Amino acid sequence: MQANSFHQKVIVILVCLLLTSIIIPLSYADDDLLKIDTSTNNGYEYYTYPKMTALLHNLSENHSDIMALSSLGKTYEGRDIWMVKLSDNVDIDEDEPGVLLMGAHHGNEKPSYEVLIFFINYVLECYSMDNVDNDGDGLVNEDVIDGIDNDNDGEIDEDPSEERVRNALDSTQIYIIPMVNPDGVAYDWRKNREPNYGADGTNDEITSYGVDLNRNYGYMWNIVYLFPENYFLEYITNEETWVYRGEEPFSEKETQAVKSFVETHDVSISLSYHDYGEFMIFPWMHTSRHTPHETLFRSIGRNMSKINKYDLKIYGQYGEREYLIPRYQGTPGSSENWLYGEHDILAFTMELCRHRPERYEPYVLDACWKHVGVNLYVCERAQTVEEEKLEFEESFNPFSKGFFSQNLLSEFISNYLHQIKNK
Ligand SMILES: [Ca+2]
Ligand SMILES: [Ca+2]
Ligand SMILES: [Ca+2]
Ligand SMILES: [Ca+2]
Ligand SMILES: [Zn+2]
Repeated sequence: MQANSFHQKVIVILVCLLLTSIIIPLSYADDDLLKIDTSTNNGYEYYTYPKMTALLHNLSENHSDIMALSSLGKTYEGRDIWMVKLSDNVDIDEDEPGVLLMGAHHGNEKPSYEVLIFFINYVLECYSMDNVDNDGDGLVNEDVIDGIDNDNDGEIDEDPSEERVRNALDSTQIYIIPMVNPDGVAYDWRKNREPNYGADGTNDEITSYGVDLNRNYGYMWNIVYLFPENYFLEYITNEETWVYRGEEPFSEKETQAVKSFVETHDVSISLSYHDYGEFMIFPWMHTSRHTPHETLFRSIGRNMSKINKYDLKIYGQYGEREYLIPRYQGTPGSSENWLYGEHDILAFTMELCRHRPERYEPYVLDACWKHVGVNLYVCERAQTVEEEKLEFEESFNPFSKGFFSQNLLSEFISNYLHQIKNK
């Protein structure tokens, strides 16, 4: 009886899914992958992995009261995945909200770690400072980093508040993984460097390298089989493409490192930096349906957008209508989808800059500066966000957790695949 009603449910869901699929035409438009613009190449020098490693050791020795450096594990090529914790009483796990900032899931997206190194430097410098009149106009902290010309002098954010930095560190546990994929950074290459051995690993010799780490997170892993075209199944299961998702969820050392960190720490908000496009997205990423926290996501997103002037992608590429198919580019294996889906963390993807590679120094520094403001803002918002999550949770949403659950779906798909195989 139970099995029957399970199958009926599955059939109803499947029919709905198929109808949705037929209604919506699709195109492959991962602008994360296309277009390299070298027109503004004037040679900004980004950190390298060795330089960053040396810097982080140096900083943590000189600021051991507020910065702790640890390794979350090693990559295939033996590089450490560094974790920087910034907080007062940094060696203790305090009862303060956690904010997780990540860069360089994709090794060829250099601004994504540069903004975080800049943030670490800036925060450490300001923490023990008195409030300073940075622009020498006689007023102190009259124009904080919020994207607005608070004092109306024609310059924006020219006299930030040192106190604000102190408050952020004193009330938040800030966790930063500047380079999730240091091997990729070393090769200026999107994926990691784990060798692949042909389809299903059957070859003796290496046939290609790497997994797209931002497709390797294990949330809604099997949904891609329902709408192969919409989720670009052909691409994400082909080891030679830039979006190869790996043989199984969390097959990679880097995603395992993030996973075990998140499972053992409390995090309320997370930003994962990428480039490019100057826009921000948030879950769901396997469906254009809203999460139960759409209101809260939008509220935080809009406030960040005031600071960085980036476009907050609210409806994805299909306008106001909602469908089961992907909200934006169909990436169920992204870190944000998993962070939110599995851990209720309000997680955003931040696409920095207008070009890749961005080499024009003023643009790089502009991104760094704006995101000091953005990062401080999320630290402030994290103070209340757990209460807001309860307050703003929208009641019934058939595609949120519970009804259309990951387990139900996974079970259905594995049964389905099993049947096909045994035919
Ligand atoms: Ca001033
Ligand atoms: Ca100041
Ligand atoms: Ca001003
Ligand atoms: Ca301002
Ligand atoms: Zn990326």
